[in-house]
Amino acid sequence: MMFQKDIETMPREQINALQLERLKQTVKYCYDHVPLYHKRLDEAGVGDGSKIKTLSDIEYIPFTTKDDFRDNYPFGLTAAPMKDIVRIHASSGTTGKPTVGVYTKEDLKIWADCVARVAVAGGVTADDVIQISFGYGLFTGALGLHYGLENIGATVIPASSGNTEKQLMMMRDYGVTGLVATPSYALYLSECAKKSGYPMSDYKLKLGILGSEPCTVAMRTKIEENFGIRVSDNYGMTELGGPGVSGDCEARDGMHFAEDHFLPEIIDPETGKHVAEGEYGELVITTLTRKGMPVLRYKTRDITKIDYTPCSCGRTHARMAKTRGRTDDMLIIKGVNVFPTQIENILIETENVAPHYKLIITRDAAFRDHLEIQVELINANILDNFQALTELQRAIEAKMQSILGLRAKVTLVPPNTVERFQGKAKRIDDRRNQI
Ligand code: DLL
Repeated sequence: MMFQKDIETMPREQINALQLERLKQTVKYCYDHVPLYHKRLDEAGVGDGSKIKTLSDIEYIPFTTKDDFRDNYPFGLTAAPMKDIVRIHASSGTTGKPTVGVYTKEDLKIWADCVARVAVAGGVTADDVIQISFGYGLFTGALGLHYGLENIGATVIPASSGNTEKQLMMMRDYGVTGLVATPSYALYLSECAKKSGYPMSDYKLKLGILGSEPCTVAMRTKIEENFGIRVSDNYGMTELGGPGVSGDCEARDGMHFAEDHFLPEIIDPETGKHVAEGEYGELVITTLTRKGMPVLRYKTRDITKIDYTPCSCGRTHARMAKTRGRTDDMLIIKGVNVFPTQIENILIETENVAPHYKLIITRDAAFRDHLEIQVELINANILDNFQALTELQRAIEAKMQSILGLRAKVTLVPPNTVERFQGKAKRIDDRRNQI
């Protein structure tokens, strides 16, 4: 099933022609309405974009970064008059000022269409009852999915996050067939459901439409097994309007971009140049239709690759691979690049331990880095068996050494002692800058 079949199966030449036309319009619109872009486009010799002849000319346009959002907080990047803005969202902003996004009426309509595409591609129909367990508020996830799902005609339950027992009760009582949440919260809910004393047959859940943080295939499988559902992944960010940028189809072989609204590129984050087609690099996105806050060449810091080959589902829009990490959450420990998802994959494949973990990185007096991985046991019984405990710990340490190329200290901790998250998981505790 597709939400907007004509668009989602548009031939590649047509997509490219549409993107070129919209790129030129967007550059002109930014040039005319946002002083920062006006100045930068002039400096780069691009001007109002009338010189842009092909899509590859995009390389002449300067990048936009997270700092540009911060430096122009809150409304400096707004292109439409405030009277036309009907909604404001913002990131949680754990460090510094939040990132703000503003929407015109038309922006909200397009957003709801993009999210509907992702949801339909993930298997949602008008018959579904969907519980949204993202925190409602300034976060784009909850209201983004909310209007996208209503757009399809699905029944939406705005549960918000928190109060796990109540979440599970709603699922059982309202006959919920689909869950919208972060993968980490979905995993937690699924574990609680198994332990809650109600038979799993009391749950009618079929689908998980999960996003907002990385979800490895291993993690996905775990959630699917616990709940007996099928999970699809979807991607987006506040700076680009929220969810709806890309999402899994039934093939789950990469997330299809909404290429009529977003123009993706992959660059080498060091040089800023395009990588060869199909190579990993930093995802850069230009919005093609946003009016409230258009964005030129936004450096997402997410590391992925793009596949332009045809997909078995029939959609023609390019697909992004699951992110390998972020340019800023890639840990460099003793000179080795480590992504938390690599560690997660190892743990999920290991018996007797849960996929709940914490990474603690410290620096000693001799300026040597140390990685400690706190790993949660599934069964407390093993705690009384010193030999079994030591063997398990050594086995995980050996796997980490061979896969990461790095010595890590593994600490096994009792069940249910690693922090659980109702939004995005925060698994890294980097204490190195404390010395
Ligand atoms: O997380 C928007 C969203 C809400 C997407 C709901 C999907 C579903 P931010 O809070 O601004 O926006 O965080 C954006 O989260 O740059 C990625 O690093 C990460 N991220 C989001 N979705 C995925 C995903 C929302 N499916 C940042 N896989 C992005 C991996 C993701 N990372």
